[in-house]
Parts: sequence; structure tokens; C-alpha cells
Amino acid sequence: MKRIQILDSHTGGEPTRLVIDGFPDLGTGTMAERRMLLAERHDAWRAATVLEPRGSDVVVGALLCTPQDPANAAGVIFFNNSGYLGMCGHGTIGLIASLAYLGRITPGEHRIETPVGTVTTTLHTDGSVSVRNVPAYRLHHQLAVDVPGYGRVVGDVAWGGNWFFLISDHGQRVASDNLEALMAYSCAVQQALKDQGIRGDNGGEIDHIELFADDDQADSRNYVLCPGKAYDRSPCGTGTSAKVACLAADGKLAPGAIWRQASIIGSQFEASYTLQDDGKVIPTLRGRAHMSSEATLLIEGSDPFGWGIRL
Ligand code: PYC
Repeated sequence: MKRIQILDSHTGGEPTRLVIDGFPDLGTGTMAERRMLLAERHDAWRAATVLEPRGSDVVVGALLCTPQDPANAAGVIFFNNSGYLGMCGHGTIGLIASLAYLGRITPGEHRIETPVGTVTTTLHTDGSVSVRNVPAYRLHHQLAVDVPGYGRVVGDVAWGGNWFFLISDHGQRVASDNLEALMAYSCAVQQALKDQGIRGDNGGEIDHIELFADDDQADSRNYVLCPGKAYDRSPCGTGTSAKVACLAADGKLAPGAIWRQASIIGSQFEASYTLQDDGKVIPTLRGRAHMSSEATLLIEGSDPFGWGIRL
């Protein structure tokens, strides 16, 4: 019997399954090196944790790691039903809430190592968490893609810790009673980007698609398709970072001004940014996670689906 100790939380409705113990030892390299080791040699552990029958398409896993720099609070590797993520905003908020639940941190600043860089979080006394993310930037402005079944779709390509294609002019109704149509449209865009070889810097796959609409309660509402055909229930921290980078590039949001991003289910993140000399922005997101479960996952040797259902 294998055992994996986990803590589940959700950030604005989007779950994070933090793995506290039970995964194979990945050594003492950087989080990018450890992520590669996990993917190449131990991927079954990711699958066992987030795929059915224990997980679901929407669960984002977060492996808690000892940081390389002992001054940092932790390292983390994010993963989901289809593979591995760079950064994850909602997941980082979930990680900080979980470390606070465990009594390992108190309100204040805590640096977290991720595969794409170190982020600085603040646990506030009201339980909310700020994440000062890795630098974000827009790579392409209003790039046209031919999407079979939908025609010409124009959007921005931006990095916010993952690669995003951000579309404002999509003709879709961004509402929680229109999820099937949003999934079909965003999957078609994702596939078209792949088929037409449109990538981010260093060949990075543009695997997150973000659609925007007006919102009564916030500056904007989004629908975010994640790799693995699940939509983000939260406003997506890395997606909000990419949005803020585009707003900054368009001169539509001043440094320090607050952007309220609502998700498709109505949860919100607050975001702002500072400008770097190289033109990239450093986004800061603020949101709240709640603990939802504390458990030990069991993998029986005789279970044919013990390591997840891979279709
Ligand atoms: O919050 O950055 C995020 C995120 C990425 C994928 C799901 N959530």
C-alpha cells in the first residue's frame, strides 16, 4: 500500500491538492529540475493524485518541496490532469493557506520557489494572500488565428507564469450557463494555435485560453481554459497577471492601480503591477483560499486504477 498525505483547499472555487508527503525524493535541484525528474521518472504519482478515481479534471496538484534557499518558505511544483504548470496563482494562494493551517507560517512575507522563478507571498491577518508574481509581459498584440468552425480570431499572446491567448472580441457569452459553448470555442482556439505552430518564447506552448467580458461587480469577467480541458473556477492568477501585462502595454492600467478580475463563477482576485526597466511588469494578485479536506490517499497494489484512469 502506498500513501500520499494531502491537504485540499480551494481558491475562489478552484481546488488545490497540496501533497505534503509520500512522493518519491526528487533531490535538491531547482524546482525546474525537480519538475523534470517528476515528469520523466515519476509521472505515475501525479496521475494517482489528480486523475480519477481520486481526483478530477479540475484538481490542480501542488507538490510541497524543500526550498533550495533555506531563507525561502517552500518550493512547489504544480501539476494537473494533463501534465505540469509553470506558476499557478490560485495554487500559490492555496499553498500559503495550507501552510498557515499547518501552523508552519504566520502572517507576513514568505518566498516560494517555483519552476519559473521565486515569488513573494504575503499572508495577511484577514487570511487573504497576496502573490508578487514572476515578471509578466505581452509577446504579441492582436495576433490573428484562423480557427476552424469559428473563422478569424484575434487575441494577444502574453506570459503571466504560463502562456495565454487573451481574447476580448470573441462573440461568445461569457456566463456560467454557457459553459459548453465556451469550452468548445476555447478548445478550438487552443487547437488552432497548436496546429499553426504559434508558440510563446522558447517554444512554450500557449495552452491557456482566456476570454473576457464586462462584469457588474468587477472590472472584467473571464473564462479561462486550462490545459487538460478544464476551466478555471477562479479568475486564474497567472491569467490575471497576463491580463495586467496587456493592460499595462495598452496604457489602460497605471502602475499601482487595482484591477478587479472576476471569474466565470463570480469569485474575484485583485491585481496591480509595478513596472520593470525592461518593460515587463511585476503583477501582484490578492485572493483567499479555504481549506476543504485533510486526507491520506491510498494506492493498493491490486487496484487496476490505483495509478489513475488514463484515457
Ligand atoms: O491561478 O494561475 C492560476 C491557474 C493556472 C491554472 C489554474 N489556475
